[in-house]
Amino acid sequence: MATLDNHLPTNELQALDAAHHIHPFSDRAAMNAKGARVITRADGLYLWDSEGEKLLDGMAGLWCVNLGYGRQELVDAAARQMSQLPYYNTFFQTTHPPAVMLSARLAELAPGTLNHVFFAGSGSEANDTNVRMVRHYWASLGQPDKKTIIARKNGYHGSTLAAASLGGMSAMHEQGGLPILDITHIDQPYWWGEGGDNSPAEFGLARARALETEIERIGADKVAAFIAEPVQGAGGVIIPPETYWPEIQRICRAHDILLIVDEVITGFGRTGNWFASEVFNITPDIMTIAKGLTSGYLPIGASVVSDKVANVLSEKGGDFHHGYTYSGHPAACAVALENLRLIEEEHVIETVATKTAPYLKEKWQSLSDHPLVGEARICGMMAAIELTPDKAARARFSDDSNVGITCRNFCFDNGLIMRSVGDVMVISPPLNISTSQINELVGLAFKSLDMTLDVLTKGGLMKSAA
Ligand code: PXG
Repeated sequence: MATLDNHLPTNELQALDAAHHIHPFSDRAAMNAKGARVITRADGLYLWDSEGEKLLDGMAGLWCVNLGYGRQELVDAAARQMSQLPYYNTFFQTTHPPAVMLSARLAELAPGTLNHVFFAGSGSEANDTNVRMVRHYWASLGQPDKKTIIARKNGYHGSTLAAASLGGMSAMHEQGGLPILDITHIDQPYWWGEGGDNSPAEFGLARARALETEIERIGADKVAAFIAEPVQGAGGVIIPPETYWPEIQRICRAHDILLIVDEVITGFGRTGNWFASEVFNITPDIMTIAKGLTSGYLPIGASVVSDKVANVLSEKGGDFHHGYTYSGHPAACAVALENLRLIEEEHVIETVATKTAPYLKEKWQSLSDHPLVGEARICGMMAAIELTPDKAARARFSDDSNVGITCRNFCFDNGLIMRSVGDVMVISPPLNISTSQINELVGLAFKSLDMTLDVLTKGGLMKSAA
């Protein structure tokens, strides 16, 4: 068999892949019928597939490669750490320098009193930790029945049993009997799709107050926590109206409910701040992080915990019977530390906030002039467009018309990776994207929209053609 450096031809890789590899979130029959796209290398903002096609990665991998590809400093940090101490655990009263230094650095960076870190291998694992931790917190305070966690429809918190239960994706719940016990879901603050005649401000308040109604239905003495992404990512870059988060926080405080903010996508500069909690003025009790912490170079996740929660766990919690073999993996922690150093040294967040995100915003919003685009929304370096047959009515295409997938395929053909979430197209590029690369990205998006519109118009799917 050929080595990885000198890989097999595409068709042979595809055949082996079809025979032996089960992919995440993929229809195996549909994918194998045409063969998976094989990505072989990357540099900066670009990927190359096994046929030599170059692609602009508008998704930073899966919302994670925040410093782009080919960063030798991150490779070297991993290699140095792996030579010195490739693995040791953090169980049984043991630690090591990378885990110590990263938890201390995260305590410096995280807002408020989020000063304590429980490491996991991914965002999903960190959210599983959160479920157990908040229940253990209330049990330690003598309230073992205060264990229900309220989450949101169309939220995404991962794919393990607890994380997928926290998520509000009905297609995920249908497979495998989810959600697990004592997790409930309220409606999301998705104004374009669900706001009807309400103004965004009215709608934001109404959707926040759904939390209070749910707490009252269950009984505050039975509710442990509310979990949400500051801006929903996988759900389609849903940016809440500005009335939403202040009201959510008022309700959590009034009913003594812990607030878990899932910053797996929004953390580490994505919104032009270290964390989206700063953008929306949120004071979480626990924050979930992963992805951008290492720019995706090695897997890691964590729960960053406030003094309030950590102090109860230290004073009354006893042994927390929970942990992962790779909690605080030394190489992942070393890469995270180097990644955080580079973000700071290269002024990545300042550049996003003051230069590239405002530039992208202006260009991105120009997409709303396109006949197919109902809304173009953006928060820092995450953005979405709503594809619609009728802008004025905020109408949707029928589910079986697969307009988002058509557009995504045109993007691929044109050399751009843009993700489709139903008929919402989303981007989340590496944070060090330049203004000329922004021009390239938006130009390719326009071109792909034109090609999609052409197909839809010919198919009689646009309102004007009906
Ligand atoms: N929380 C949030 C907010 C996420 O976006 C997770 C937790 C889970 O992280 P891990 O590391 O366990 O994957 C995520 C992951 C998509 C997509 O299709 C998004 C994610 C993962 C896979 C696909 O947009 N986000």
